[in-house]
Amino acid sequence: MFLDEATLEVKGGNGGRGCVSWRREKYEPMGGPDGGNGGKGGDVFLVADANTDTLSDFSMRKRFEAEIGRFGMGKCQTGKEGKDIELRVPPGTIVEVMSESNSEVLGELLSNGDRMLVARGGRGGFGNAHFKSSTRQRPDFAELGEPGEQKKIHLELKLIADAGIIGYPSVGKSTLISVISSARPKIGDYPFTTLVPNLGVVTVSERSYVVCDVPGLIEGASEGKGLGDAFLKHIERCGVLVHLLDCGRALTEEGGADAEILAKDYRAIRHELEVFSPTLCAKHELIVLSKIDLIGENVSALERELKKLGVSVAMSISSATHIGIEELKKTLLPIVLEERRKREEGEGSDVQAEQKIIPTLRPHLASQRMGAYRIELKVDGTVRIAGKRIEQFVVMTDFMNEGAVRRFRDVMDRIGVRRVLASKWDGKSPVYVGSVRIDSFL
Ligand SMILES: Nc1nc2c(ncn2[C@@H]2O[C@H](COP(=O)(O)OP(=O)(O)OP(=O)(O)O)[C@@H](O)[C@H]2O)c(=O)[nH]1
Ligand SMILES: [Mg+2]
Repeated sequence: MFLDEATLEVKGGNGGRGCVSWRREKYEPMGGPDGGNGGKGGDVFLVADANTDTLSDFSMRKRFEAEIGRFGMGKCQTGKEGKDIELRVPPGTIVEVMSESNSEVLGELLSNGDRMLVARGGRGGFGNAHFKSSTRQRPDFAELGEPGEQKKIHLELKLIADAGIIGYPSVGKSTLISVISSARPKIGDYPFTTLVPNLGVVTVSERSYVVCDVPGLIEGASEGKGLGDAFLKHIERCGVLVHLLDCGRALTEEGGADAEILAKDYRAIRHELEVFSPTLCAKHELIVLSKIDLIGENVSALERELKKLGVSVAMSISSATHIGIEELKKTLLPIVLEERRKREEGEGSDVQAEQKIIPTLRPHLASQRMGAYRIELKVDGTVRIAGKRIEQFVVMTDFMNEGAVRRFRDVMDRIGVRRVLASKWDGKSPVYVGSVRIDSFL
């Protein structure tokens, strides 16, 4: 199954709590604090993997949570860090973070190996050893672990066509894409049935690739004849072109097809490609004879004659009777994969490293400085305080512990929260820092 969209819940592991412990040694009955810090929770990463071409791994499982960090221990032992999770996605995956009201693009995983941090694990809490200072000889508290980040993310796979189907109008391009993929384009016995390119996903041997069916080309397309040639830009990134030659265009009275006519058709299309773009022209091309059901036994003779005229047919197919269709799908797969690899290498060298470095969402907020915060007074008297660092600090404070509450008050004094509250707060209404209610501790 092919899936080009998925919505996931990701959560970094919670940080482990810090430890309260006292050194106990033979000759040191009044040992100092030696509680270690908690371990950091694991992160959740997305990693682009060229061996993956669909998001179907996420059709069943939609929630991923990294491992938690372990508690700190005595003798200043830091808790074990939680293991990270790496979710494999195909190159070309666009990542959005969703909230109730909107969604925001976080970035794109372009090439094999690109990594993106999508949910950071929580920081481990400091153990009591960390809080020892000249004024605080016996800190009897530790921090809680920080909860891991939790996010809803939307993944979307930007389809890049691997193979482009080209040829004269009505040669059976749309019919072909409809039998090799689940695309259902318009098919008609009149020229220019297809007006805009269609994409279809072909699945073979548990791999998938994308084919693109474009409108028909005719002689003079580069001068605007027919539908012109501007739509060819849609297949400029394709790894391979499937050039269809339609037996039906050259039927002879003997029941075969006229090789001269088909060779002329072939050259005319090649000429239009050349005029349009040298890049397109240089692409790997598979010449495919189509609608061979119309000429019965005469296929091999036609192939031979075409060869004499310098046109090497790679395969002969009929979308109507399915002759050669599975072979075509299989033949294209290794070519597509090889061309993808080349494209990747090429881009790796000219699109510079800046695209490879994907922003880290949030730094460790290990520092005790509180940074900027905002105090807001609601009409009902509720006070809401917001700010990255202050919220992290509060969520890591162990309010069950008196020492920790004392430290909390000290910090609130130092950064001026209590002073501001004196003028804003009625002394009764709830006060929140992030989602934690703190008024009873002030
Ligand atoms: N006998 C036979 N007819 C076919 C085959 N494939 C397609 N056709 C017919 O050929 C006609 C044109 O098919 P399309 O798939 O629309 O051709 P196209 O190349 O997409 O045409 P444009 O979009 O107009 O450029 C339709 O009437 C199809 O039914 C085939 O393998 N055998
Ligand atoms: Mg068509």
